[in-house]
Amino acid sequence: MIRKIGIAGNERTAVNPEDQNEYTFSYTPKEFVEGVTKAGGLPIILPLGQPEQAKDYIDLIDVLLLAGGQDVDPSLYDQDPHEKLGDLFKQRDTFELALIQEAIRQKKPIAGVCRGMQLLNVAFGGTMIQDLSLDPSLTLAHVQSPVPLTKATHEITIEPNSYLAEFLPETVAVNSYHHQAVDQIAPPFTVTARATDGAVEAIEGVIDSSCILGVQWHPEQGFKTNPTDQEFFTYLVERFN
Ligand SMILES: [Mn+2]
Repeated sequence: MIRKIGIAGNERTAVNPEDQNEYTFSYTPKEFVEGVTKAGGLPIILPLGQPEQAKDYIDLIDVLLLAGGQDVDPSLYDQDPHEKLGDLFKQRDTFELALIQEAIRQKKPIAGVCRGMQLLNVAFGGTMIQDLSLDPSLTLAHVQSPVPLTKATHEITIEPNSYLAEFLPETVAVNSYHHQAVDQIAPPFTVTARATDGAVEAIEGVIDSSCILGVQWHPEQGFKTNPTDQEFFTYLVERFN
């Protein structure tokens, strides 16, 4: 049976230049759809909805995939907003937290990319560095703009005996597009990848019977040029259970 990967969607409002009307779109970056499809899975975008819908959405899927996007609301880890905090989307935080709880209740695995990893950490009691400038030891260019995200720019080191070690070499180059970093790790998780400046680049754990893997880089952007990033999707579709 084809495995169904449920990708939690985002929303964006934009003015259509042709009619000047404002439209709000439910979406996920197409690269998530392509990465899952190329790995042989069936991508299903879960539009941002109400927490009460989480059960019905999780019923539909085999793996929950949390995508990138806005910063996680710092009130969820008991901090006031720092001036360098980025955009927030409280409704998305709330809905995705409900999806996480429901996936665990249904013993389904959860993967998170960038914001997705950060939200998983916060969901179980971890905290964030609200902007990398707040930690002077984090000296790498973790926001690699304007370098294209298809290009891997910094190395990470993977812990042995981790999910990542099942499909990645001990050191591998990844892309980087994050202005925050995980600070305190939530108790259920361990750090399974770090950048050379010490930034947390992956967390993993098992909660009840749900396997959880979060990565700070963007395999959905890298997979077109980096075979190791396609392996991320292949792992989710074929083996992450
Ligand atoms: Mn990075």
